Amino acid sequence: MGYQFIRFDVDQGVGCITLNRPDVLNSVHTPMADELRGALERIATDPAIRAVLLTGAGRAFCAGQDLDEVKPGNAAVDFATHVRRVYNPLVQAIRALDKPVVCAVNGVAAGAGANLALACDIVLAAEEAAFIQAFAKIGLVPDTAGSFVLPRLIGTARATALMMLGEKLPAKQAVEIGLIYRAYPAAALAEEAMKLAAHLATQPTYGLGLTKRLLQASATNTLDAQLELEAEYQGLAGHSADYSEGVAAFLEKRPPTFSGK
Ligand code: T3D
Repeated sequence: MGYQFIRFDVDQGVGCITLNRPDVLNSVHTPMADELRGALERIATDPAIRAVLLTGAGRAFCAGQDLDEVKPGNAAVDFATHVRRVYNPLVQAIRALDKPVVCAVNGVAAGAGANLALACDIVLAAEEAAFIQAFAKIGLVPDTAGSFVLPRLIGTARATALMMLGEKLPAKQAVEIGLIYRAYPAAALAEEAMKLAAHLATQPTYGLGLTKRLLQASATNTLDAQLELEAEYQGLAGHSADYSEGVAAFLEKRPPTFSGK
């Protein structure tokens, strides 16, 4: 499939997706969202791709919904339908992917753009980047799972203030409060993010996929249910080729070669 609004390539087992509408800060219109979903579907079914890297072209990561597409008075746009059609499936696709997804937030991430980044598994950012829950500034409410993810990552007090005030949260502060994992100088971000994604692609990705499911289940499970799920998934991981290889490599004092199986 050819892409017009994203770039997609595979390098070192990593499916690299770049949002590519830099003139409008990679804001999301429906065709771009469709391409992004298509790339995620392709990644899900390609066993040669074992990790994902999502970033943006130009000076921004993503400025959220393309506001030109949803101008007030545009009778064709019903936001409830639009959110269900465009944003919910993107979050669901990223969360359902049994492969680690790294996000490199190269510049400002606003509205749905911020929450798209936060739907990923490991979020890195340029020190110059910022996260903005921009919805309140234009009379909308958080979407793209922001109201689910933010309170769980940084607590209700901070999530509420960020969502009600729509203030810019600089990347370094986002690291300090636990919203994202690490920030790097802009010039180093792309290399660090690729290094991380390529490393993950060589790891026991079957187990990492199960770990991702466990973490997601913990958001709603009771302790007993979570303990049971851990036992179940440990049973699965214990039968994996990667477990055999990991233990053999340890005993033979050599680096492991994991297959993701
Ligand atoms: O169903 C639904 O659609 C509802 C769902 C909504 C989900 C959402 O994401 S709501 C939130 C939408 N996003 C925003 O409100 C953010 C809007 N953008 C901004 O506030 C600012 O652009 C930024 C703070 C992100 C960056 O500011 P700055 O000063 O660095 O850049 P700029 O000059 O504002 O933007 C540069 C260009 O990008 C500019 O175009 P121009 O003047 O050069 O022709 C600007 O219009 C364009 N742009 C930026 N954001 C958007 C956009 N164009 C369309 N949609 C955008 N979201």
